[in-house]
This record gives sequence, C-alpha cells and structure tokens, in this order.
Amino acid sequence: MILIAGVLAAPLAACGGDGDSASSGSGNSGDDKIVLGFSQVGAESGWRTANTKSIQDSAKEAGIELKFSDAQQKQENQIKAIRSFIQQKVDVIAFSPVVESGWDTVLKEAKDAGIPVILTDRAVDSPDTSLYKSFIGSDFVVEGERAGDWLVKEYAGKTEPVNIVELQGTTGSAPANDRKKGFADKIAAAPNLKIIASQTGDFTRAKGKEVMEAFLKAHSDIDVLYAHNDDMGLGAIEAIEGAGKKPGVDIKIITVDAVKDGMQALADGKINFIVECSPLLGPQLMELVKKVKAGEAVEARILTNETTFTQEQAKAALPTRQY
Ligand code: GZL
Repeated sequence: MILIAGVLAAPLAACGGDGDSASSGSGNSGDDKIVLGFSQVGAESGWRTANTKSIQDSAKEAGIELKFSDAQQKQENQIKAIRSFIQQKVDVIAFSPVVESGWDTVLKEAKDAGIPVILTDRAVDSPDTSLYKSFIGSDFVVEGERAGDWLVKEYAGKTEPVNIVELQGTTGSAPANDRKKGFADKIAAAPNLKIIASQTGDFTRAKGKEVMEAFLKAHSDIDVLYAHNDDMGLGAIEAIEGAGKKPGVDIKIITVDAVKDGMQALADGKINFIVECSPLLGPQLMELVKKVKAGEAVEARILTNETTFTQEQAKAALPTRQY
C-alpha cells in the first residue's frame, strides 16, 4: 500500500457542472483529450460535496473532460450511469460505489468493452480484482479503530458502565461496515464500554437527528454517541439539545470526516473528537486516470493519509481548513 503524504487539493476554483451533468455526446471529445466518466454516490453530506468539488476542479486542472453523474445514493442509478459511459465509449470510468456488493456484472461489461475502471473513496466486495485497475481511498477500519482508541483512553481506569449509541453510515457501504468493525474491535478492550443501540442514519443530518431522537426516547442513560460521519453527528446535536442535554458534556460525541461544520462544533465543545477522512481525492484520481489511459502500471491500492482532531487541535486547524 502506497501512503500518499497528505492530499493536496487542486487550487480551488468556482467549479461548473450541476449535480447530474452526465452530458451526452460522443465518447471521445474528438481531440486527444481524455474523457472520464465519473459516477458519484450523491450529495448526502458535506464530505460528498467537498469530494465532488475536488474531482470537478481537478479534472478541469488536468485538462480531462469529465462526464459526471450524481446517483442520489441509489445503486441502480450508478449502474445506469456506468452503462451510459460504456455506450459513450469514454476512455476511463471512475466511481465511488454506494454499497460494497452487486457490481460484478456491470464491471465485467466495462472490462469486455475495454474501458478501465478506477474505484475512489469506497470499495467493492468483488473477489475479482481484475475488474478495476486501482482503489484510492481511506482505510475505514483504521478510522473506526482511531475513534474506539480515543474512547478507551478517555475512560481509562474507570469501571462504571459507559452506554454508547452508534449512528451507522449507509447500510451495506464500506465506510459503515468498516467503521463499525474498527470501533467495536477497539472498545472490546474495555468491557464497561457498551454499545446499547446502533442504527443507520444514512450519512445525513436529517436522518441522524431522527434516529438520535428515537435513541433519546428509548434510553435515559446515554453517555456517548459514535457517529460514522460529521453530518449525522450534527443532526444528533440538534436532537440532544432539543432534549435539554448538553452535547459534548452530558453526551460525549465522536464523529468521522472533519468537514468544516464538524470541526466548528468540535472547536465549540459540542463534539469531543473527530477522525479525519479526506475527500480531496481529485488530484490523485486524475494522475491515475492519465497513467491508466497511457497503459502504465498503477498501484492496486492507494491509501489517503489522514489524522485525528481534539477540540484544541480543531481551533488551531479551522482557519486553514479547505473543506
Ligand atoms: C467516506 C465517505 C463517506 C463519508 C460521509 O469515504 O464514503 O460518505 O464519511 C459520506 O460523510 O457521505
């Protein structure tokens, strides 16, 4: 695995393109410009918005023609978009799979059409790794472990029960599966740390608020919330305050992503710890696209380099956050 030292964002420029500009037209742009078909999960969170911007800005920067499709978090829309890219004979296809399973058929169609595929952000569970050239994105198990590790240290030496509720990401998605696993593996070291409720909030603020309201109605003794992304954590903060409790104090909160709104809540003391997950994959993706188009060998797995933030670290980092 190749560690990328940091993830430099392309100079941020106002990016054009709407949510679903999978423009029609012939496959190649007629000149020697590389044509990339990209199927995005949706626009469900601040992380996704930043990820889309990084991809659109980087494609422009790299002189790559981008055909962009927003799947509104539906796998069938991603499969449709990939089939459309195949028909348009694009040079390369890249996508962030909304869930891990159910991709083999369409990826085989791309392979049979001689169009290389790159996975970004999320993985697929297909055993046939010849169906894609490379996967660039985070190690979500490590992200979950970092969250669990912080909690074990936060309660080190204490034996009283600590009741945890968990807001999971999109059901079946790699980040939800892996962040759950990594966190559970780590807190197993402290038997007093117990997950008393765990449910999907689909990575959105609205759903995160709704599920947290239900948790609060069902449990009067919640000590900690572990949310698989900032947006669900921010929705949960609204629910916690609505119940007359202090987020970050009465209920400690750990989230993943480190988007600006999450970092602001962390700096304000409403969140206690954030594990970073960088959305700025655009520059590396465009480099990969060029190499793949040129038939060069590429790394099978490219890991983004990420960190974690405490409340103090968030205050220091906020002024220069790019997303
Ligand atoms: C993680 C990404 C997740 C983010 C969420 O790489 O797939 O999806 O953590 C986003 O905010 O919705």
